[in-house]
Amino acid sequence: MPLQIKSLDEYKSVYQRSVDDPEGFWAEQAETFNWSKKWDKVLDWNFREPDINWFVGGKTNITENALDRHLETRGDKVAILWEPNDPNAPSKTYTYKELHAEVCKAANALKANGIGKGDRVCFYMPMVPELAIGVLACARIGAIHSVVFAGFSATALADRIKDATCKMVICSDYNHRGAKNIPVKKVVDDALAMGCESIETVLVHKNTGEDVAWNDVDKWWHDEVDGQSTDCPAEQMDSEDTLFILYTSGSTGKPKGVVHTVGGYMVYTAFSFKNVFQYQEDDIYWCTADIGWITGHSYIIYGPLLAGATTMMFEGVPTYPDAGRFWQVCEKHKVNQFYTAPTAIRALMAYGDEFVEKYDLSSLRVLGSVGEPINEEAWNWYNEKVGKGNCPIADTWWQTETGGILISPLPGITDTKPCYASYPLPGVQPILVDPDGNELTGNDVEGLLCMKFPWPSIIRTTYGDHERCRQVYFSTFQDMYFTGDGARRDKDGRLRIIGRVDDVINVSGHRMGTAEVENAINEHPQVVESAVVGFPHEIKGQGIYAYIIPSDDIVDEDQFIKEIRAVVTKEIGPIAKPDQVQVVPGLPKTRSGKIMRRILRKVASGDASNLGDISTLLNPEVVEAVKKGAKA
Ligand code: 7RM
Repeated sequence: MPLQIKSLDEYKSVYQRSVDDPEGFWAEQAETFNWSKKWDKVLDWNFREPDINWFVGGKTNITENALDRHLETRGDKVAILWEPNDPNAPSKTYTYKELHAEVCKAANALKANGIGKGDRVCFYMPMVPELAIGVLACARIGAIHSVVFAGFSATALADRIKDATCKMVICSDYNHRGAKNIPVKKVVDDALAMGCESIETVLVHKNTGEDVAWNDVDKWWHDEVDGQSTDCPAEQMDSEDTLFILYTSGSTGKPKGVVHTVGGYMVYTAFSFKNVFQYQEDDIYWCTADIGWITGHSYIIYGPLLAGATTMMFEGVPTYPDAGRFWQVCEKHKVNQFYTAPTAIRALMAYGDEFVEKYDLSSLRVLGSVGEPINEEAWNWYNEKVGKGNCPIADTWWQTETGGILISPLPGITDTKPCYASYPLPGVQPILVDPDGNELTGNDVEGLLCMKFPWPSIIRTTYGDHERCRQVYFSTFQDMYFTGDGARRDKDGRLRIIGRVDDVINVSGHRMGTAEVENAINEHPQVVESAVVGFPHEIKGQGIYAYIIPSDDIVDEDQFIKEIRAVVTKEIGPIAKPDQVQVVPGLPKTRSGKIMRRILRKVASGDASNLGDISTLLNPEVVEAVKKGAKA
């Protein structure tokens, strides 16, 4: 088991050691796992290409470490505790023994359907145990999983299937979501109708049992999995073999497939899980994220299971049947560590305190936050109403690309301060730079957040397009990984993440590229050009504001806005629907033709009084019209 830091002095000395001797430090962590062949070299890297290799030449399988390794000591301990959408339906548990058996069966079913090492398997599923089982089954045989959040549209799903040339999709018939059932299989059918030629099989998990259309490629999960042997040898993977692809939005173009590899991801997710959540052997840990996002990958599945934890998987939503559901579940299962997103906290806060006060939350010891900056009001409510002032809040900063939490307080060990992700984990070397790449030394400074040294779970490439990876993360500043975030270091050295400095917006903790939303809007036949910006939104953190130049006069604006929202839902999914749509005669542009987003952001934020110098614009006259029609 990797090291668990227990005191501030230990944090300080371990951190120092990790900087002075990163290879020695990470070798010690990695040695606590099972490897069928030990690495020849701990780290081999450069940020220029980039080419980053951890535990070079080592061979292992992440599921042997997440499952088999625990069988002797924790075989009967609950690995996955599943809580259904319906509060009156029974929860389900899988012990480590049972989970091991189920994963082996599913792995054998994948093999029987022609899936082998290196093949890509796409998941489009709700939060049911079969999702975790399927993901681990891929890892067992060396197939690469690509989980697509089940809120994305058929078009978005098809794009991802094609980009990774997946051989198989695994889905459910329907999802339970609050009071509704969502036809998931239908979305997969629609995606396949868009020409996903690489797909040979669709494996359908019977979830609600409602009728679904049936195609030649379709097979039932239970028909393929149930009769399989519970024994499946774990494919020995090179440390740098790909474990999974996960698509994430950037400031330009289509979402890119972030690639994580076996060895480094394994070591880092386990290490960070143990330390950030201070997990103890009998604890019940709950992360409310969806497995469709990196948080679910690293801190529902891999990190906790590698650490031998009991990890809860929740199928439902925070407000069904009412806004007390999270707290009811915390009470029911005596949850010790609770990890959620600021947007959920803000939404629940708005329903009033009675929902949280109704339940016994005395089991809680550590609270976590992730996905976006947590504002002071939400932090205080979380601290007082949920944690009763006794649970340190781990405000965890990280990204799909970082694979694991890089900056966070260590609960009970380092101090906490509202809005501050605070301190780097051991092995993490943050640096703030100015726009020219000069390091901002000392405290009480604000700049662009970069990392000057690799940690084991750093992004290796973007699938099928290494140049894009280099360009986006490693070319802005030489020999540094650029996060895309701005940050401030306070007078005591704590880090506060301010937010994205690029054209990525964060809506309810979901990352969205403004260009991606614009491309979707531009699919509407009456749109000439559009510009999308974020604006402060009380619950979502940021809302989506779209400025649109129509090709001809809009007679019925409400109808037009409806159609715009519909086209975005179709191209991306409901999470990308603009909150505000403003029809404009033109967009403010620089002489070189670049949209002046600074102006659009100000107008969208209701802050149009001081737009700064607009004299350099190509078309200063449109600014008045933009201001006049503002929806803020
Ligand atoms: C884990 C995850 C990454 C972006 C990142 C930030 C923002 C995430 C925090 C945060 C302030 C935090 N992956 N972000 N955590 N901002 N404080 N604790 O969210 O790839 O989907 O998003 O999210 O801007 O760059 S992600």
